[in-house]
Amino acid sequence: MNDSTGSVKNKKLLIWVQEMADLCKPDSVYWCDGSQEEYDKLCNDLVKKGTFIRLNAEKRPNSFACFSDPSDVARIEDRTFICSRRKEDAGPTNNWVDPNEIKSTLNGLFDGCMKGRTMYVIPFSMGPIGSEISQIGVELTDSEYVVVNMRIMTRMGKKVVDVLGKDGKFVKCLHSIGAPLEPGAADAKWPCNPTTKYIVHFPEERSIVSYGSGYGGNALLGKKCFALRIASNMARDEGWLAEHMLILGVEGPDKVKNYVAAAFPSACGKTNFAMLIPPKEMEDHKVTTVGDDIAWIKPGKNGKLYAMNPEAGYFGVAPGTSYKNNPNAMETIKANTIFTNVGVTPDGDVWWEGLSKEVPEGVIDWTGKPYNPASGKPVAHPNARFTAPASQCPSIDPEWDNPSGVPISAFIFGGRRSKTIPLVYQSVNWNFGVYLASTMGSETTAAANGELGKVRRDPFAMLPFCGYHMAEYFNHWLQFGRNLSNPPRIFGVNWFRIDEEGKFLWPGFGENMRVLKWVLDRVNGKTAAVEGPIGWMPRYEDMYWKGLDFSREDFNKIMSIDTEAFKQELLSHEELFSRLYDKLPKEFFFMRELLLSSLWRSPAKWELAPERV
Ligand code: TSX
Ligand code: MN
Repeated sequence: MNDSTGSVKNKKLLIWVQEMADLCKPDSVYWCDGSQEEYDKLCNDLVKKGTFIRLNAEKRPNSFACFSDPSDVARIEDRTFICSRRKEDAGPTNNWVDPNEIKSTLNGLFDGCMKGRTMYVIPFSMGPIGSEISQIGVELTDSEYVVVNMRIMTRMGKKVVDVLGKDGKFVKCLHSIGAPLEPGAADAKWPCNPTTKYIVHFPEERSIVSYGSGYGGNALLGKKCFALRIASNMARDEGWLAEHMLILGVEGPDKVKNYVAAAFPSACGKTNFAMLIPPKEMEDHKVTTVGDDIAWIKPGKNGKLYAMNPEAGYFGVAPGTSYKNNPNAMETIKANTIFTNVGVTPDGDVWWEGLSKEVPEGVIDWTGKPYNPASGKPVAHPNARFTAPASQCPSIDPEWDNPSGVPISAFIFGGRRSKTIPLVYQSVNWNFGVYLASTMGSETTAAANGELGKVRRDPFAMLPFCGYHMAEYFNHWLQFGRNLSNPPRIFGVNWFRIDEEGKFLWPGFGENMRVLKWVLDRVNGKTAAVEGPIGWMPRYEDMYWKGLDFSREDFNKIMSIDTEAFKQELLSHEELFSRLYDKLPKEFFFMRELLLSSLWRSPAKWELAPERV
């Protein structure tokens, strides 16, 4: 596909591409058709350049590893901007710059930034091509790495241009690594701009400009930038939800199928949960994967909510992924996968911390050098990633690319909390569910700057991804609930509570199926619950325990609520609320009071009843 063949009929697209080519001054412009041949050629080009290492054809067919520049390894939140016309529309939790001011900065940066390179035009669809719920974007980029990753992560190429037609709408996504090549100069293996990086969103224009980074969410603009930050603006305006949620399906022995959407902050094992394998004794339950990161959710005509995964692949964290923790992910990345910043073994396979006990002999670390065990540094970067097609996941749900989405029965919100928060509880109603999700927190796991174990609030796991005022987002959720006749029930979970010795109380992983079963039994009216101070909770006898040695005493421990600690928890909500005060829903203040009054009625330590004899 090429603009000179006249196959692109969308005038706005043609004009924009021409304007951006005039600005960026690439040597050539290439329109991506999304074919396998095109993908293979670009991967081969990346191998020739030294960016990609082709992995062992038997062990990892059609797969590649690459190492990024050490300065370009993660999303850069301090360089991420929401440039709405009014500062108060971005809110206090987003960086804001006046759109006109930043445009003049960006115009300077983009002038000639693609010299010596090719500008790739990537038409892509978030969601099944042609679906009512889907949205089209076009990313312009000077990075081949971005093109091949976008082919895995989105539906990309000619078919999207066809759907766009003469006057279809699309989100403009302009990206440059910010590293023009002088004639005859040698290229870096991972070119990027070492000093200047900008990830800029224009919510009113529904457009994105990214400069200086070639990594992940900074550069694959369909994901966090479009499907969350821009889409959250669309969702607010149009009455739907764009959420940082996994979607999974559960089919029980009665063949009833339920779908759940769940939000967790980072480092809680979201992808593991999305691909959960039930324990042996619950093999009559089957968990299927619709998505592992993003959900677009719309009300259906029947009053139910329908959720769709706008992505077509997984951009998952590699370290910690293993056959023990997540066999489905391991099977997904067996072939046709791009690995970024993992270790490479002498036999052309990949390795990372947590994959196996022993570090393989002769492994090359993510900096491209032979691993030195004495360095104390990891082989793989902690944010090392795999990019793999969703269709390769053994647990993929048969409806995963149904253009209408799947009906949602429950929302689950969880954080990493060593104390205070019980294993599972159900919100008494929608509004309290919104409150619990808004005040969700997670403990820091990185030992950096002595912050280990500090609770960070991450409302709906959306703090870095909401493209407008966070308190307006809470209001949108409350308003959304008012229009639902039979809303999904809302649950809080915590897999990470520890005992006095610092050991995890809950076995987690596949055993989380037992919690999931109670959640769905609640939704389907098949199990009881008791009213605790913060919501409905299962008694020991309400959960399925066959095959797991988990005592009533341990269960009571993991479900107990330390009243004083929870009052402190409520106090600490104030910290978040005071940041968002001007637009915070007034309901939140009353809900906090109501929780406080119910804690006042509780004993110092609220516990489930001991076994009756
Ligand atoms: O992903 C996790 N999940 C969800 C799985 C469906 N992890 C890994 C988190 C880091 C990304 C967990 N870690 C979970 C969990 O439920 N629980 C824990 C804590 C834990 C770790 C180890 C053990 C038990 C709990 N036990 C042994 O290793 C033997
Ligand atoms: Mn995510």
